[in-house]
Amino acid sequence: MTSTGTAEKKEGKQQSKETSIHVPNPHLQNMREDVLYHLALGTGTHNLPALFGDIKFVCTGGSPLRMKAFIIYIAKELAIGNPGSDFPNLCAATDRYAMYKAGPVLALSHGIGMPSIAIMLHEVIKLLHHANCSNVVIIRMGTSGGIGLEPGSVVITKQAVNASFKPQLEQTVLGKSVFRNTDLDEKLADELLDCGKELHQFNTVIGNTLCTLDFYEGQARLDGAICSYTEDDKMKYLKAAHEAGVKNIEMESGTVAAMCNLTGIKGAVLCVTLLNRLQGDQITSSHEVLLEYEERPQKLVGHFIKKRLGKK
Ligand code: R2B
Ligand code: URA
Repeated sequence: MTSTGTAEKKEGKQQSKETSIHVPNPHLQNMREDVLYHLALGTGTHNLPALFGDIKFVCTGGSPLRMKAFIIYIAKELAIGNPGSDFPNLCAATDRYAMYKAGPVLALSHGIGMPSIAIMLHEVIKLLHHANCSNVVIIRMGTSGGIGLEPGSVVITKQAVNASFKPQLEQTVLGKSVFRNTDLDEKLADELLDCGKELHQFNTVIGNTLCTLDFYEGQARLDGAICSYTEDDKMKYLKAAHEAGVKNIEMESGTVAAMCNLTGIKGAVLCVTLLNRLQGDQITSSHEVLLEYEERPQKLVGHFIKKRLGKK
């Protein structure tokens, strides 16, 4: 190794600083084999370091089809594979989730709601750990209802707040409530905001996200099968949310934030708004408009990944 000046040495050290995946579970080290049941993968059946060791970006969204479209898009942007090359579903042995990989990017679906994304995150975080990955970011790219924003805006979450607008997630462990912090990584959020501004194709903002347990009553809709409140009650609640800094409403951000905080992984949530909830409950835009909206978080994340990899 050639000798370098102190400043260079320091810089070199800083650049090579690797953040490995911290799994705060002492029992894992005593397990002979770990079966990642819902991903249909495991340490005894798959060479996880060889298959997944180079992952730096875990990108997740609700729908398997959206994740397939994203991997094709990002592979093209990063010039990975041949045009038209196929990306197999890496957890095809189960239909719980779908997973695709292109170079350092893993795209996988998470289903609807916090229980569904929590199971996926437990297993994918263990996968990253078993594969000896380092410096990984986890990004949820989703849809949401906006509050006071023009539909099609992209909201980057600062804090995921609960139904009382508090930045915490209540988890029941052994019958007792534990409260977990739901701040998202500020630097990563700012970096993503810069990417949105650079793209200059749609409104991008940072704000708080209301994370709910349900799409209908949980989000103060009047159009579910059951509703026990008035339109006035609904508007009061949505306006109180707005005043508390809430820019959008969805169903997974609290879990992403809490699990990233506990494992030391940098996490982000960015969701396009499909409607302005101060103006209605039903999503009535055409299929084409909704498809274009859904591509917006993906474009922003594509730009971010290219910049991070020095391809921009
Ligand atoms: C946004 O959209 C889904 C509900 O339609 C849910 O997964 C969410 O967070
Ligand atoms: N997803 C949600 O959770 N809520 C909406 O209003 C739209 C999408």
